[in-house]
Amino acid sequence: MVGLSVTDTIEIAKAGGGSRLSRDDIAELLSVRKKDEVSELFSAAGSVRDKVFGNKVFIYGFVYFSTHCRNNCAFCYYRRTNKSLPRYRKTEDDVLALSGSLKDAGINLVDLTMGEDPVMCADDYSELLKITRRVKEEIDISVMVSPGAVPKDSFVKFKEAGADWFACYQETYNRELFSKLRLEQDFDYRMDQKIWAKEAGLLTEDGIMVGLGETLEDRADSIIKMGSLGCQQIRAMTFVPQSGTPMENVKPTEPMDELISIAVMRLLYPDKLIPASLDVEGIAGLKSRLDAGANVITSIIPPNEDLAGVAQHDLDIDSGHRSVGHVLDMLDKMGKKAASCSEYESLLRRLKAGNA
Ligand code: SAM
Ligand code: MD0
Ligand code: SF4
Repeated sequence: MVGLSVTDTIEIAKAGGGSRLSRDDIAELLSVRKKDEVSELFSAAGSVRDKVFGNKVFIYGFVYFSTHCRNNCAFCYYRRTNKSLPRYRKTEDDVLALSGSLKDAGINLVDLTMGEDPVMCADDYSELLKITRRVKEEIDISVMVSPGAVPKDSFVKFKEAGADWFACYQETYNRELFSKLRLEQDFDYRMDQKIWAKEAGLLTEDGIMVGLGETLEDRADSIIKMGSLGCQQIRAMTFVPQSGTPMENVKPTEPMDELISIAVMRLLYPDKLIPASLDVEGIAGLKSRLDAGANVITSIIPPNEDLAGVAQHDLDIDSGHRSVGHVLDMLDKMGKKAASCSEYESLLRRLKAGNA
């Protein structure tokens, strides 16, 4: 809407008119950097979130159970050709034990994440399906799978094994940029993951990376697209340069770009789940992300289990600062409460009912 002030645009979005905002309006909101306008944006996002979710925050345990990968994404530490790192693959029993202790500590969901590990992809993902089924049945917890891009006929199998969510991040909806990042991967195949997962009755998560050289219009397009795909959880994460990759010398962008993306997503989509990932700035980045409108804490990792993060593979892990206990203490200090598993499960039932 030409000529609108930032305050007017925020007011329209807040009044539930997010869908009346054009791509240009959204890009305009994403460009806000003046201190008073930024605080106006964050406080609007926070109040929209509080209206839907109160002071409850959902907490997800992260189990990156295999760091082997057949892909060669330009941004990723775990890309196939990065030979400088030790890789691991946890056993089924390890994953069960880790998931069980995360549940006992109070998480709402286990995110079973892997590189596109040939061992896990073999035989139509039989090993991953087995792990998923066992975590669901033996631990009795909500489960997200993040296995990369999988063939169309696999989604019903993940659903049947007990997965609640399928996560697969497009990173950007600019096709040209995508092709420079996710080398040798097909844009449409990755986008279809979200559609196929939804058709199979799974909840879906999509995400963008911020600071890859995308324009504000690209960011706006991605945010609109993630909404129109009907994903129930959407994220923005700042790109963190990784040693041993072609993008190791790219100058990282300020975390503010991610925070503003979170706030704009919240204004446009009041009832979506939006993560505050500990995988960018560690625990130090938790409060700013919640203040920007996030309502899920992801990348919670237990210490001393030889588990890695993705963008920050060891930051804050063995110090215990990414543990459930520490996150719960931090929430307490911020006047927020972690949701119980039964509260989270009833939210998922509502989301599933609306997933048609
Ligand atoms: N291998 C699967 C895939 O690529 O879909 C699942 C795990 S993958 C490691 C999960 C996500 O981590 C990627 O989609 C990307 O958004 C994020 N990621 C990877 N490297 C990153 C980096 N250097 N900075 C920020 N985010 C990164
Ligand atoms: C996170 N490191 O939540 C994790 C990861 C994969 N589903 C999630 C990017 O930040
Ligand atoms: Fe593999 Fe995922 Fe990293 Fe790409 S982002 S190299 S698919 S682990």
